[in-house]
Amino acid sequence: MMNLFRQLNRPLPPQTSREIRIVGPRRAGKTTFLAALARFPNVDPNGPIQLIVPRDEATAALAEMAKDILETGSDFAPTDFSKQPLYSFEMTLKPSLWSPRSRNATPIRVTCREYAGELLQHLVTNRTAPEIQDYIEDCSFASGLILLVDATASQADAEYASAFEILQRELKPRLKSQGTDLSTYRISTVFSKCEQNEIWVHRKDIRRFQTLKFDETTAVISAWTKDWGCTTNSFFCSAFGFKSRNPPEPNVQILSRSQGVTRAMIASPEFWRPTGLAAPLYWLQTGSDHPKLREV
Ligand SMILES: Nc1nc2c(ncn2[C@@H]2O[C@H](COP(=O)(O)OP(=O)(O)OP(=O)(O)O)[C@@H](O)[C@H]2O)c(=O)[nH]1
Ligand SMILES: [Mg+2]
Repeated sequence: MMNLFRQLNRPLPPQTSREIRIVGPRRAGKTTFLAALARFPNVDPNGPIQLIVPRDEATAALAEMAKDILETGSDFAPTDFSKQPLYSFEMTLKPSLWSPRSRNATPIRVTCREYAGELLQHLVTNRTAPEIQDYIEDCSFASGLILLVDATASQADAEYASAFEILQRELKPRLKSQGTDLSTYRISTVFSKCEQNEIWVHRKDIRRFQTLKFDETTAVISAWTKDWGCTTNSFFCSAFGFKSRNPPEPNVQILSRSQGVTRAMIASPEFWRPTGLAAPLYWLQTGSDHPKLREV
């Protein structure tokens, strides 16, 4: 059986590590989320972000893949279950948005590991398997989680809820035995593919959207944060964004929809401008909810 740390050839991370893990169902958009961040094209001159740059070779390679795959009208292959790629970014906000006493003047550094979506299925059916235990062990060294959920896949709400509930139960004793203060953990629920009209109409009221469409998942996360005394926050994002905002024209061509899985590609790469990607990372890293970053 594979041991994740042996396979990654690295020592166990120190408890002060501020790495993030991105967890979510198959085809939710995890790789695309990270690739769009790495590439971060057509930065809005009137927006809050100055730039986002890759901090290492793997992330620079992901930015290249975004160019070669997403900008040529294709999508990523599913992430290989035996791989757990780690990416690292540096995000700089516009000076006008730095608050006088904040640390915002310093670029925000974010390191995030992606797990293949299959992990969620394995958590439900196969969690005692050594390789699944290795994943959970690795997850326990993170300071926070992105639970990335395809906003258009609400029919799978119950499935996601049971997987996240198991993740919570498995993580808790590990964090405790490491002496981690559970209340310092941050959990962000990020709803992807929000440029779709049926989601976009909810953009001003994410709480209502969650209750309407992902009631069970929301209840699990709420019980999780109550039990741990930790914080949670929810966000909408679209890795593909819009061609124009008024009226909103999603920059997306849907390739297929089946069994709750939507495959899509960017319709016009020259207008590609992701939206809402930075807000959850900023919150996970700093604990502050920057309203300007949320403007999706
Ligand atoms: N409409 C739309 N589709 C998206 C968006 N982001 C990703 N997709 C599509 O969703 C599908 C899955 O994207 P991936 O990023 O490969 O998903 P994943 O979560 O990494 O999937 P696994 O690696 O299998 O766990 C692809 O067809 C993407 O093009 C988005 O913002 N909007
Ligand atoms: Mg992937």
